[in-house]
Amino acid sequence: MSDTFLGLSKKSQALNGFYFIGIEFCSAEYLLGVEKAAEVVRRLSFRYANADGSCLPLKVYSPEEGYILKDTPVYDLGDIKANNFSELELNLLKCKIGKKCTPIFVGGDHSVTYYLIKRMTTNYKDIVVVQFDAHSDFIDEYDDYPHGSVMNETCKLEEVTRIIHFGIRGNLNSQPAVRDSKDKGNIIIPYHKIQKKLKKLLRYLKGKNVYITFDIDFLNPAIAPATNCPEPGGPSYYETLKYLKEVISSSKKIIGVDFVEYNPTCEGSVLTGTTIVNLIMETLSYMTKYNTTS
Ligand SMILES: [Mn+2]
Repeated sequence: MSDTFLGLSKKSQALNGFYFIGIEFCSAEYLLGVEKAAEVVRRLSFRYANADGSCLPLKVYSPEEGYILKDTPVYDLGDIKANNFSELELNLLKCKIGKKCTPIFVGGDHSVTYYLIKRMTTNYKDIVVVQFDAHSDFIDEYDDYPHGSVMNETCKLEEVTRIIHFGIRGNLNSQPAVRDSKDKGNIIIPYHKIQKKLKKLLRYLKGKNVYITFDIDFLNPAIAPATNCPEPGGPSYYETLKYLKEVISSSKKIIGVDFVEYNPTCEGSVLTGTTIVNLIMETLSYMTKYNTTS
Protein backbone atom coordinates (compact mmCIF):
# COMPACT_ATOMS: atom_id res chain seq x y z
CA MET A 1 0.00 0.00 0.00
CA SER A 2 1.26 3.44 -0.92
CA ASP A 3 1.97 5.87 1.88
CA THR A 4 0.95 8.97 -0.08
CA PHE A 5 -2.44 10.59 -0.67
CA LEU A 6 -4.16 8.78 -3.58
CA GLY A 7 -0.87 6.99 -4.27
CA LEU A 8 0.55 10.25 -5.67
CA SER A 9 4.22 10.92 -6.26
CA LYS A 10 6.10 12.25 -3.28
CA LYS A 11 7.91 15.59 -3.70
CA SER A 12 10.31 17.46 -1.45
CA GLN A 13 9.35 20.94 -2.59
CA ALA A 14 6.12 22.50 -3.84
CA LEU A 15 6.57 24.32 -7.16
CA ASN A 16 3.67 24.05 -9.65
CA GLY A 17 0.34 22.44 -8.92
CA PHE A 18 -1.39 21.19 -5.79
CA TYR A 19 0.29 19.61 -2.79
CA PHE A 20 -1.16 17.48 -0.02
CA ILE A 21 0.73 18.42 3.15
CA GLY A 22 0.06 16.60 6.43
CA ILE A 23 0.18 18.60 9.66
CA GLU A 24 1.16 16.34 12.54
CA PHE A 25 0.33 18.65 15.41
CA CYS A 26 -2.01 18.93 18.39
CA SER A 27 -2.12 22.04 20.58
CA ALA A 28 -3.75 20.58 23.71
CA GLU A 29 -4.12 17.30 25.54
CA TYR A 30 -7.94 17.38 25.39
CA LEU A 31 -7.75 17.40 21.58
CA LEU A 32 -5.27 14.52 21.22
CA GLY A 33 -5.81 12.43 18.10
CA VAL A 34 -5.97 15.30 15.57
CA GLU A 35 -2.24 14.87 14.90
CA LYS A 36 -3.04 11.51 13.29
CA ALA A 37 -5.52 12.94 10.76
CA ALA A 38 -3.25 13.06 7.68
CA GLU A 39 -2.03 9.51 8.20
CA VAL A 40 -5.60 8.17 8.33
CA VAL A 41 -6.80 10.33 5.42
CA ARG A 42 -3.92 8.96 3.30
CA ARG A 43 -4.83 5.39 4.27
CA LEU A 44 -8.52 5.92 3.44
CA SER A 45 -7.66 7.62 0.14
CA PHE A 46 -6.03 4.45 -1.09
CA ARG A 47 -9.26 2.96 -2.41
CA TYR A 48 -9.50 5.89 -4.85
CA ALA A 49 -5.92 5.51 -6.07
CA ASN A 50 -5.25 4.15 -9.54
CA ALA A 51 -5.56 0.40 -9.29
CA ASP A 52 -2.76 -0.12 -11.83
CA GLY A 53 -0.28 1.62 -9.53
CA SER A 54 0.12 4.66 -11.81
CA CYS A 55 -0.01 8.17 -10.32
CA LEU A 56 -1.01 10.71 -12.95
CA PRO A 57 -3.44 11.21 -14.49
CA LEU A 58 -5.67 10.06 -11.68
CA LYS A 59 -8.56 7.88 -12.77
CA VAL A 60 -11.15 9.05 -10.26
CA TYR A 61 -14.56 8.84 -11.90
CA SER A 62 -17.93 10.12 -10.73
CA PRO A 63 -21.23 9.70 -12.61
CA GLU A 64 -22.00 13.40 -12.12
CA GLU A 65 -18.71 14.90 -13.30
CA GLY A 66 -16.84 12.16 -15.19
CA TYR A 67 -13.10 11.89 -14.57
CA ILE A 68 -12.68 14.60 -11.96
CA LEU A 69 -8.90 14.71 -11.53
CA LYS A 70 -7.38 13.75 -14.84
CA ASP A 71 -6.06 17.28 -15.51
CA THR A 72 -5.00 17.96 -11.93
CA PRO A 73 -1.27 18.16 -11.19
CA VAL A 74 -1.27 17.00 -7.58
CA TYR A 75 1.49 15.60 -5.37
CA ASP A 76 2.17 14.65 -1.77
CA LEU A 77 4.73 16.70 0.10
CA GLY A 78 4.78 14.53 3.24
CA ASP A 79 4.22 15.79 6.77
CA ILE A 80 5.16 18.79 8.84
CA LYS A 81 5.66 17.65 12.42
CA ALA A 82 5.87 19.88 15.46
CA ASN A 83 5.62 19.66 19.25
CA ASN A 84 4.85 23.32 19.85
CA PHE A 85 3.86 26.47 17.99
CA SER A 86 7.38 27.81 17.46
CA GLU A 87 8.45 24.48 15.97
CA LEU A 88 5.40 24.52 13.73
CA GLU A 89 6.18 28.03 12.52
CA LEU A 90 9.82 27.17 11.89
CA ASN A 91 9.10 23.91 10.07
CA LEU A 92 6.51 25.62 7.89
CA LEU A 93 9.09 28.23 6.93
CA LYS A 94 11.59 25.49 6.07
CA CYS A 95 9.00 23.88 3.81
CA LYS A 96 9.44 25.08 0.24
CA ILE A 97 6.06 26.39 -0.91
CA GLY A 98 6.30 28.43 -4.10
CA LYS A 99 3.82 31.05 -5.30
CA LYS A 100 2.72 28.87 -8.21
CA CYS A 101 1.41 26.07 -6.06
CA THR A 102 -1.59 25.59 -3.84
CA PRO A 103 -1.08 23.64 -0.62
CA ILE A 104 -3.85 21.45 0.83
CA PHE A 105 -2.96 21.15 4.51
CA VAL A 106 -4.58 18.24 6.33
CA GLY A 107 -4.52 17.62 10.06
CA GLY A 108 -4.18 19.29 13.41
CA ASP A 109 -6.68 21.18 15.51
CA HIS A 110 -7.82 24.58 14.28
CA SER A 111 -4.98 26.46 16.01
CA VAL A 112 -2.64 25.45 13.17
CA THR A 113 -4.52 27.65 10.71
CA TYR A 114 -2.96 30.82 12.13
CA TYR A 115 0.51 29.46 11.28
CA LEU A 116 -0.57 28.13 7.89
CA ILE A 117 -1.96 31.51 6.87
CA LYS A 118 1.06 33.28 8.34
CA ARG A 119 3.21 31.05 6.13
CA MET A 120 1.13 32.04 3.10
CA THR A 121 1.72 35.75 3.84
CA THR A 122 5.30 35.29 2.62
CA ASN A 123 3.75 34.86 -0.87
CA TYR A 124 0.56 36.96 -0.70
CA LYS A 125 -0.36 40.37 0.67
CA ASP A 126 -4.18 40.67 0.47
CA ILE A 127 -5.80 37.51 1.71
CA VAL A 128 -9.50 36.89 2.32
CA VAL A 129 -10.09 33.94 4.62
CA VAL A 130 -13.26 31.91 4.13
CA GLN A 131 -13.79 29.82 7.25
CA PHE A 132 -16.16 26.86 6.88
CA ASP A 133 -16.91 26.18 10.53
CA ALA A 134 -19.80 25.70 12.96
CA HIS A 135 -18.04 28.11 15.33
CA SER A 136 -16.56 31.58 14.89
CA ASP A 137 -13.34 30.67 16.79
CA PHE A 138 -13.06 34.36 17.64
CA ILE A 139 -12.85 34.27 21.45
CA ASP A 140 -10.01 36.29 22.89
CA GLU A 141 -8.25 33.60 24.92
CA TYR A 142 -5.40 32.48 22.73
CA ASP A 143 -3.19 31.17 25.54
CA ASP A 144 -5.87 28.90 27.02
CA TYR A 145 -7.89 27.93 23.95
CA PRO A 146 -5.83 28.50 20.80
CA HIS A 147 -8.20 26.46 18.62
CA GLY A 148 -11.19 28.52 19.83
CA SER A 149 -9.51 31.87 19.21
CA VAL A 150 -7.57 31.08 16.06
CA MET A 151 -9.56 33.49 13.88
CA ASN A 152 -9.12 36.30 16.40
CA GLU A 153 -5.37 35.74 16.12
CA THR A 154 -5.48 35.40 12.32
CA CYS A 155 -7.38 38.69 12.10
CA LYS A 156 -4.31 40.44 13.56
CA LEU A 157 -2.18 39.52 10.53
CA GLU A 158 -1.97 42.68 8.44
CA GLU A 159 -2.05 40.68 5.19
CA VAL A 160 -5.49 39.30 6.10
CA THR A 161 -8.04 41.79 4.82
CA ARG A 162 -11.18 40.03 5.98
CA ILE A 163 -12.49 36.82 7.53
CA ILE A 164 -15.77 35.29 6.41
CA HIS A 165 -17.25 33.08 9.14
CA PHE A 166 -19.30 30.81 6.90
CA GLY A 167 -22.01 28.56 8.32
CA ILE A 168 -21.75 29.11 12.06
CA ARG A 169 -24.47 27.41 14.09
CA GLY A 170 -25.22 25.75 17.38
CA ASN A 171 -24.94 26.49 21.05
CA LEU A 172 -21.18 26.49 21.48
CA ASN A 173 -20.88 29.91 19.89
CA SER A 174 -20.06 33.04 21.86
CA GLN A 175 -22.03 36.24 21.33
CA PRO A 176 -19.18 38.59 22.40
CA ALA A 177 -16.84 36.74 19.99
CA VAL A 178 -19.25 37.13 17.07
CA ARG A 179 -19.82 40.81 17.90
CA ASP A 180 -16.08 41.44 18.25
CA SER A 181 -15.41 39.91 14.84
CA LYS A 182 -18.17 41.97 13.23
CA ASP A 183 -16.75 45.13 14.86
CA LYS A 184 -13.41 44.34 13.25
CA GLY A 185 -15.01 44.33 9.79
CA ASN A 186 -15.40 40.60 9.29
CA ILE A 187 -18.46 38.97 7.78
CA ILE A 188 -20.69 36.56 9.69
CA ILE A 189 -22.86 34.20 7.65
CA PRO A 190 -24.76 31.94 10.05
CA TYR A 191 -25.89 28.61 8.64
CA HIS A 192 -29.56 29.60 8.65
CA LYS A 193 -28.80 32.72 6.61
CA ILE A 194 -26.60 31.18 3.89
CA GLN A 195 -29.37 31.20 1.27
CA LYS A 196 -30.03 34.88 1.89
CA LYS A 197 -26.39 36.00 1.96
CA LEU A 198 -24.56 33.73 -0.47
CA LYS A 199 -24.96 35.80 -3.64
CA LYS A 200 -23.54 38.93 -2.02
CA LEU A 201 -20.59 36.94 -0.67
CA LEU A 202 -19.81 35.45 -4.07
CA ARG A 203 -19.85 38.93 -5.60
CA TYR A 204 -17.45 40.12 -2.91
CA LEU A 205 -15.00 37.26 -3.60
CA LYS A 206 -14.56 38.20 -7.27
CA GLY A 207 -10.92 39.06 -7.97
CA LYS A 208 -9.78 38.10 -4.47
CA ASN A 209 -7.03 35.76 -3.30
CA VAL A 210 -8.84 33.41 -0.95
CA TYR A 211 -7.62 31.01 1.69
CA ILE A 212 -10.14 28.35 2.71
CA THR A 213 -9.98 26.92 6.21
CA PHE A 214 -12.35 24.00 6.62
CA ASP A 215 -13.17 22.85 10.15
CA ILE A 216 -14.70 19.37 9.95
CA ASP A 217 -17.41 20.37 12.44
CA PHE A 218 -18.91 22.55 9.67
CA LEU A 219 -20.39 19.31 8.32
CA ASN A 220 -23.48 17.66 9.71
CA PRO A 221 -22.07 15.17 12.27
CA ALA A 222 -24.21 12.49 10.60
CA ILE A 223 -21.53 12.39 7.87
CA ALA A 224 -18.55 13.57 9.93
CA PRO A 225 -18.86 12.60 13.60
CA ALA A 226 -15.13 12.19 14.38
CA THR A 227 -14.32 15.69 15.53
CA ASN A 228 -13.75 17.27 18.93
CA CYS A 229 -16.72 19.65 18.95
CA PRO A 230 -19.49 18.08 16.83
CA GLU A 231 -22.46 20.41 16.40
CA PRO A 232 -25.90 18.89 15.70
CA GLY A 233 -27.56 19.86 12.41
CA GLY A 234 -25.69 21.51 9.59
CA PRO A 235 -25.06 20.93 5.91
CA SER A 236 -25.18 17.65 4.05
CA TYR A 237 -22.33 16.46 1.84
CA TYR A 238 -23.87 17.70 -1.42
CA GLU A 239 -24.85 21.02 0.13
CA THR A 240 -21.24 21.45 1.26
CA LEU A 241 -19.92 20.63 -2.22
CA LYS A 242 -22.21 23.28 -3.68
CA TYR A 243 -20.83 25.95 -1.32
CA LEU A 244 -17.23 24.92 -1.95
CA LYS A 245 -17.77 24.99 -5.69
CA GLU A 246 -19.38 28.44 -5.57
CA VAL A 247 -16.72 29.94 -3.32
CA ILE A 248 -13.87 28.48 -5.40
CA SER A 249 -15.34 29.44 -8.77
CA SER A 250 -16.08 33.00 -7.61
CA SER A 251 -12.58 33.68 -6.25
CA LYS A 252 -9.68 34.79 -8.39
CA LYS A 253 -7.42 32.21 -6.84
CA ILE A 254 -7.49 29.81 -3.93
CA ILE A 255 -4.04 30.32 -2.40
CA GLY A 256 -4.34 27.50 0.12
CA VAL A 257 -6.80 25.19 1.83
CA ASP A 258 -6.76 23.40 5.14
CA PHE A 259 -8.91 20.62 6.59
CA VAL A 260 -8.61 20.66 10.39
CA GLU A 261 -10.21 19.19 13.53
CA TYR A 262 -10.58 15.65 12.21
CA ASN A 263 -9.91 13.37 15.16
CA PRO A 264 -9.61 9.76 13.95
CA THR A 265 -9.60 8.46 17.53
CA CYS A 266 -13.26 9.53 17.91
CA GLU A 267 -16.17 7.30 16.95
CA GLY A 268 -17.08 7.33 13.24
CA SER A 269 -13.49 7.74 12.11
CA VAL A 270 -13.78 5.83 8.80
CA LEU A 271 -16.93 7.67 7.73
CA THR A 272 -15.49 11.07 8.64
CA GLY A 273 -12.12 10.36 7.01
CA THR A 274 -13.77 9.08 3.84
CA THR A 275 -15.91 12.22 3.69
CA ILE A 276 -12.72 14.30 3.98
CA VAL A 277 -10.95 12.31 1.23
CA ASN A 278 -13.88 13.07 -1.07
CA LEU A 279 -14.03 16.74 -0.08
CA ILE A 280 -10.32 17.06 -0.91
CA MET A 281 -10.76 15.38 -4.29
CA GLU A 282 -13.72 17.58 -5.20
CA THR A 283 -11.92 20.72 -3.99
CA LEU A 284 -8.95 19.81 -6.20
CA SER A 285 -11.29 19.29 -9.11
CA TYR A 286 -13.01 22.68 -8.63
CA MET A 287 -9.68 24.49 -8.32
CA THR A 288 -8.41 22.84 -11.49
CA LYS A 289 -11.56 23.80 -13.33
CA TYR A 290 -12.08 27.34 -12.09
CA ASN A 291 -8.78 28.80 -10.85
CA THR A 292 -5.34 29.36 -12.21
CA THR A 293 -2.37 27.99 -10.31
CA SER A 294 0.04 30.62 -11.65
MN1 LIG B 1 -12.93 25.75 14.26
